[in-house]
Amino acid sequence: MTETSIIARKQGRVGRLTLNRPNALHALNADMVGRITDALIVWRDTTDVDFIVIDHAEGTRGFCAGGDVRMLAQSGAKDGREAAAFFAAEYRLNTLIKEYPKPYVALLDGVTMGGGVGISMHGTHRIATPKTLFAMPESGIGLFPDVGGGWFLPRLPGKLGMWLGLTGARLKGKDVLAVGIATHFIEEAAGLADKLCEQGLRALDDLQTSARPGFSDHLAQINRCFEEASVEDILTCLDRGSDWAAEQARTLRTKSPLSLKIAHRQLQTGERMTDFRETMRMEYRIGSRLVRTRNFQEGVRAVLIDRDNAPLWEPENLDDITPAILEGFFEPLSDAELTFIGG
Ligand code: QUE
Repeated sequence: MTETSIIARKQGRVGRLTLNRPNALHALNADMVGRITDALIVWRDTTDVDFIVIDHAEGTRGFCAGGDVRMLAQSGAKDGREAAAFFAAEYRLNTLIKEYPKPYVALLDGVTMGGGVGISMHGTHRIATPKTLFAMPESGIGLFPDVGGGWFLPRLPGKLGMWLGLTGARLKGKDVLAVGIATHFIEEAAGLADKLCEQGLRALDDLQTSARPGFSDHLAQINRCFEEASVEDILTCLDRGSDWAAEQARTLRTKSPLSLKIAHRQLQTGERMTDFRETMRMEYRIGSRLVRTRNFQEGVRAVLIDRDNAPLWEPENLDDITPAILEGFFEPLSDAELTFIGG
């Protein structure tokens, strides 16, 4: 047996995928995206697999911490070709899961961020545990809440998605169920995957399927401020609110202004879309352009490489980002861009 970042095997009538890159909290690289995609296509088209279970190898606190953002930054600093190819493959996988004709069960027994959200949220069953830690933290590294964030975030109750996507707020355990990111909750995940393989989806029958969010005191505040028509107006609203609201404003002011403006428009636009694939096309346009900015490379440097957590954002302020700059990320790819990054 060779060491592999994805363990894919049939167990009974279940297609089982186990993420196995423990040194990176199972963050997705191109190889992993390809292996998951290949297995899902085989299992989609065979009658002896009833459904899919995806989990992570024992011994680490991550389900999946995101994507290979170091590679994205390195590629973006050159021609962005490898980064664009990664996004294309990752978003194709997100779409495959969204359109999958069989149940897809993700065991979110640990850190579930960014890319990890993309390989779980679009499936039919998401199981949270006390160890689940969910976030879309991309605005903190100059990226944006991709992997279908433009689809699922605006479809969460009220304005929760806008709050999660802009601030990168983390949700734990039962809160992940309470907001509908998870469909089920179990106190202990050990043994559940095996039970699913033995008993089928009946193994989920006794699991908890609803909860009240632990942060319910703040829901009215979230819904009021995060429905504002611009990031600036959201900040003004939060500045006038509770201590908790002021803390959200302080958090937002540490994030990439460009990411905030892009995410705000992405979620507003995605809310109105009726086709998941259209949302993914929007995200590919944004992502393939954003990785080539100094802003993103600086975010990855500050948060993940040097870890000084002091990024010098470019542009530095929200009001430096003109409508034309913003629009440029959303425009259809030009022939030159398509030939270059898509070719
Ligand atoms: C935003 C992100 C990511 C992130 C932090 C952010 C991301 C990602 C990782 C990550 C974390 C731990 C690892 C690793 C990667 O962190 O996508 O390899 O060991 O993968 O603020 O988007």
